[in-house]
This record gives sequence, structure tokens and C-alpha cells, in this order.
Amino acid sequence: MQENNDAILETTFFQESVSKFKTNRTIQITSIFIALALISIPAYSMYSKYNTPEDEYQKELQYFVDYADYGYITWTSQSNLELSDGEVFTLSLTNEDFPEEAKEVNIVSLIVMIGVSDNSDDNEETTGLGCAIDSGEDAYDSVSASISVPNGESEIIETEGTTSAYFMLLDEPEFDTYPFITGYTMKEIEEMYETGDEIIGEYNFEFTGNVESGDSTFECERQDPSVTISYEVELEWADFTVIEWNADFWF
Ligand SMILES: [Ca+2]
Ligand SMILES: [Ca+2]
Repeated sequence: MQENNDAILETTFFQESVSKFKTNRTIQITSIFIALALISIPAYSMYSKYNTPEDEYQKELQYFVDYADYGYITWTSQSNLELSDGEVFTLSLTNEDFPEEAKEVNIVSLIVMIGVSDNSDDNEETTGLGCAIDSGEDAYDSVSASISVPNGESEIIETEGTTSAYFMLLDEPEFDTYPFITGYTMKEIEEMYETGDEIIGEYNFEFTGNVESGDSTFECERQDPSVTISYEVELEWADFTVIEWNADFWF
């Protein structure tokens, strides 16, 4: 029964998180397509003094960037980690600890999911003569996570059920002419969407167990020794394609 509950919880845990990311992604992609900005003073004028390589002409054209493909790689996870009240489980990692497959792709963000695995099946213990009559009720335990990534961003999340935190690692370029980009060669734009130094450094994760015992009743003591948690750290990779904009493309 315990295993079944865990399996159900985990399924919901990940489905919920995945649907959340999909929504974000849809918003991101949609925003590329629906925004119609007037092109202001082209930035390429700044570059005209320099030598002109063969692809220099591209700076006069307009482009947009499409998320061509993306996916997730699990970095580290644990599904049945038991913690006593106030106990902290710490993971100190660096980009050197990325899975091999993550070192070959363009990692753009990091997602941390945490959950209380025994949320619906608490392990509270009761002792006393009165327990047979009224043993009282479990009080929900919770888990909190303190996370920091190399770009200095950090977040603290807490839940009695499941929750997640999302960190953008790619230092996303901003363009005055968004969603169209002008003033750069295609190669220059591609390079702006490739993470480099942003992902280098320390990633710290601290998971803390918060155990709550339900109220004791007459002649019945309640005690709760621990909380069991799950966590999963995912790396998101993305390939971007730079596409030349021209009105004919759409019709
Ligand atoms: Ca409890
Ligand atoms: Ca418990």
C-alpha cells in the first residue's frame, strides 16, 4: 500500500511539474510569434566601421529565434529520503558533476522538484490506553529546500505536497527590436543563445525535514519520528534556430 501511494504521488508530482513547464514553454514560443514590434534604429550602424566578413550583409536583415528542440536530463534524484525534524540533507555540486550527456548539449535552465513522499501515509506513532477510543489525527509534515545556482540566484521553497523551482541559467539576450533581431550575423545571434560561463560554478541544494506531530488526546500520546521526501534536479537543454524574417515566410 505504501509503495502504491508512493507511486501515485510520484506520478502526480512529475505530471504536475511537466505540465507547468509546458505552459511556460508555450508562452515563450507564442510570445515570439505574436509580438509585432516596429524596427527602430538598426544596431548594425554601430558595426559599419569594422572590417566586413562575408556574412556581414546578414546584419541588415531581420531574424527571429525559434526553440527548435528541447528536453530534460535528470541530474540527481532520490525518492525515499527519510529526515528527522530539522535534519538537513546537503548536496554541493558543480557543473563538473553534470551527467556526461548534459556536457554535450546547450543547458539553459535548471528545475528542482521536491515532495513529501509519505504525505498521505504519515508514520506517526501513538501510545496510551486512550488511543483505542480516540487517537487523534496526523499533522502534515513538510520539506523545505534552499537552492542556489552559479549566476547568484537562489530560492527557498517549502511544501507539504509537491512543488518546484525553476532557474534560468542562460543569460538571455535582450533586443530593442524584439521579436525581430537585426544588427547581427546569424552566427553572432546563435552564440548569444549558447550558455557558456553562466553554467560554470557551484550548485547548492539543502533539503530540510519539518516534522509535525498531531495533537495528543486524552491518555494517548502522538509522536512523529520523521518525514520521507523526494527530490529531483533536472537540467533543461535547448537548441535554438535563427530564422530569417521575411513577410513571404508566413503566406
Ligand atoms: Ca506528521
Ligand atoms: Ca511523519
